[in-house]
Amino acid sequence: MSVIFKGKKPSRRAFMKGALATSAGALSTGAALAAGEKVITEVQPWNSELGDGVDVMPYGKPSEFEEHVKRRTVEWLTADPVSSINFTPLHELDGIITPNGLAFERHHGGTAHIDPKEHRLMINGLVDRQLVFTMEDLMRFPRENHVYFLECAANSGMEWRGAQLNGCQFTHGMIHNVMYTGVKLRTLLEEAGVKPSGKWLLAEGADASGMTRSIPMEKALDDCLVAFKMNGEALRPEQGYPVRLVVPGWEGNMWVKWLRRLEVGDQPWHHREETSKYTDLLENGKARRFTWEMDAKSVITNPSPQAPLTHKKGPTVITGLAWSGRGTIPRVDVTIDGGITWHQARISGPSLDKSMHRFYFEFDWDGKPLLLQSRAHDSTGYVQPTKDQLRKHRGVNSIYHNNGIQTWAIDEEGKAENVEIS
Ligand SMILES: Nc1nc2c(c(=O)[nH]1)N[C@H]1C(S)=C(S)[C@@H](COP(=O)(O)O)O[C@H]1N2
Ligand SMILES: [Mo]
Repeated sequence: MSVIFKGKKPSRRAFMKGALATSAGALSTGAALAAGEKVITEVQPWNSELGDGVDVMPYGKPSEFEEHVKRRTVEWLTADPVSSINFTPLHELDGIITPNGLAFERHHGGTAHIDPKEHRLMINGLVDRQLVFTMEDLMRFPRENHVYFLECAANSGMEWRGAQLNGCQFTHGMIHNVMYTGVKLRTLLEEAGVKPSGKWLLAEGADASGMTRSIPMEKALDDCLVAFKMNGEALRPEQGYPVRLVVPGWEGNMWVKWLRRLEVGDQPWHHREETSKYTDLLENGKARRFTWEMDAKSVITNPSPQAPLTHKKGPTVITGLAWSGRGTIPRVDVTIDGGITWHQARISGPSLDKSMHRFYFEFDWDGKPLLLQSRAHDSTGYVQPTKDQLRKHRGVNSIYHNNGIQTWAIDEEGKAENVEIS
């Protein structure tokens, strides 16, 4: 279907062209594909020789032709790779699930490698019974499965003062969306018995950074999970093996990896990650604290700077992702003329609470330059703002929580560039 012949010769090619034209009226012709026809008429190595037997690769990997599909870092962003970040290659993915090997990594003291037999999760503080769980203990509580996005609050943080990084992997790739299997945090807290004065929870990681965050008890008892599986298999070491906290819809920093301790207290701890980091400095010098919920956001992943249009004018598919920390995404709008006219995109795939949504917009490209934007609406009625609207409220001193509308400029060649127009 992707190969449409120009139809110089009559017979089959002309028929194919005709058939396509009637079955899908919007399609126009592509370029003749003379050079590529050898793959049809000549025997190839892969159909004249036997392939690999089973077990050549006991744990499977993507095709060798997909080697460019990988997490990438931006070296100048951080001083050292152990307290650093890499980015999910959003422009290479489709659907809503992030494959485990491509989920971006953010750690403050490197990846801990923990033997699950040596791991313990402790609950202490304002509880009736201080408890210590082994991984085996955790497996004996009822478990649940949920798909959630995790977005670092710093995602798009480099774009506050203007367009900077050329690719949605770098502008928007501090996000992943996977299915978690875990025990409800509520179940474990009930096992310990939270005292009436217990209003806050401190979650602590077992890695070298010993990362901690304060979480209000209301959220802890609502939808948080203590998760040990992602997309069906054990968490990857990078994602907190053997166990991490899942804090749906809230900033990634709170999703403590290598979770070793939960302390119940009567007030927030005001540790490093919720004071000097992960607060938003406003124009007047005051800072917003505890900005936990991730606002609705979207981005066009294709085309984008790392994934230009290569097919010239004609039928063109735009696709992207949208999400909200407050619910689902009932609607995404797309513009190809920089916001003069908006079209409702088609959402395809599951629409789950606090999970990524996949949208598509198909159109006939006339080969002229385009200004592409997407705009998410969430189930609370909130509409994703432009970057100018966001800066009006927040100034330009922020790093975190930049959910402004992204623009890609497409030129006549189909090349895409990160620009800002609104
Ligand atoms: N123990 C521990 N948990 C942690 C971190 C860390 O450095 N150590 N980084 C946090 C931050 S800032 C983010 S954005 C997410 C990233 O999760 P990921 O590495 O699975 O993408 O984990 C959070 N949990
Ligand atoms: Mo983060």
